[in-house]
Amino acid sequence: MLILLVGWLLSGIVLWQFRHLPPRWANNALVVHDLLTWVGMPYILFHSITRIQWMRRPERRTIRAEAGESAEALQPGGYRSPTPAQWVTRRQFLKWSFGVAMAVATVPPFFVGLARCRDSEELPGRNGGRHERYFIRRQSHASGTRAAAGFGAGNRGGAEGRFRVYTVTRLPSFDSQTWTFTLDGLVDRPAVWSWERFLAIARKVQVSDFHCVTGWSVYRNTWEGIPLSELLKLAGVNPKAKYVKFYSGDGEYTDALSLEQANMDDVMVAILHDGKPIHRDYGGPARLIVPKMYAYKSVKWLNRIELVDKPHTGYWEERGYDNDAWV
Ligand SMILES: Nc1nc2c(c(=O)[nH]1)N[C@H]1C(S)=C(S)[C@@H](COP(=O)(O)O)O[C@H]1N2
Ligand SMILES: [Mo]
Repeated sequence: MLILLVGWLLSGIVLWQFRHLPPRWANNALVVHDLLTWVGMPYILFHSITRIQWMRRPERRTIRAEAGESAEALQPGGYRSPTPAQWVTRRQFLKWSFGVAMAVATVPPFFVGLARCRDSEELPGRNGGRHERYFIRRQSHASGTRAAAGFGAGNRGGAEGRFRVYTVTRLPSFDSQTWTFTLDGLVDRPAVWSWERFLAIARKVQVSDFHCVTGWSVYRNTWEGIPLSELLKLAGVNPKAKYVKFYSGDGEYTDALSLEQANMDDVMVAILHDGKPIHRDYGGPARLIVPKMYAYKSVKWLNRIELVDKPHTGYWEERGYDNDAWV
């Protein structure tokens, strides 16, 4: 119990005071903090419930003496402790079933979740199925990003760290035959691209860090995609437009930037990460990247951009996050 509390406290302090500590500490602190939560919470619950008063009453802990048993072996009230053969009482059986159920319900999911946060390098092809193959085939010759990502002679290259899979809906899946990307609202030339046509738009490469506001980061990501400013130029922004609203293909998640923020040169609609198609779990085939802001701005499964004249409150902003998510 003490180890749990101290671990929680220390990792919590690192997460809270991350600005005063080396940037990479937060990642590790978050893993420790999460582990202690996943294992510690059920343990504390188990501990509390199995120790509540009714379970501790002596007649529940002990067994009534049989006739003729010597008085010294007895506790006041005529009870004695169970003999080894009587260890598995109903109370203990319930207690341990409860404990095992708690452990089964919490420990494996934690490790399954952690294992899903693989290096992005290993991603394509894993449990993406049909979706994956469609999109990969059409992207694989379009990219020169592997060199930019630092892969090469004796060099592992690529990003440092792991993405956690975040989604507020079930993971959506798409098909390159039916997937479209829409740019509309207050623009002179609204457009809808098919996947094939979307790939024909000129792309750029950038290397940037990715920070989630909950404390984890992935460093040195090499993204290849279309700078948002280029897309906006293509569409011709109407002078009445003040904000850019982003829609996810999950049908639920949205976010927005001011027009000025949207024109920052590293804001990008990315389709490749470290030279490989972005896996569906991580927002593929196309996701927004806003390196200077926390990643809740980086809408996954991006499939529509709308130019609007009024501010829009995004999914997490509606739940209390800042509209301006500057890192
Ligand atoms: N559609 C959609 N986009 C999203 C989210 C989401 O839940 N749904 N989560 C956001 C948050 S809070 C983060 S930190 C990043 C996480 O990206 P990842 O799941 O690729 O690690 O995606 C952002 N974009
Ligand atoms: Mo996040």
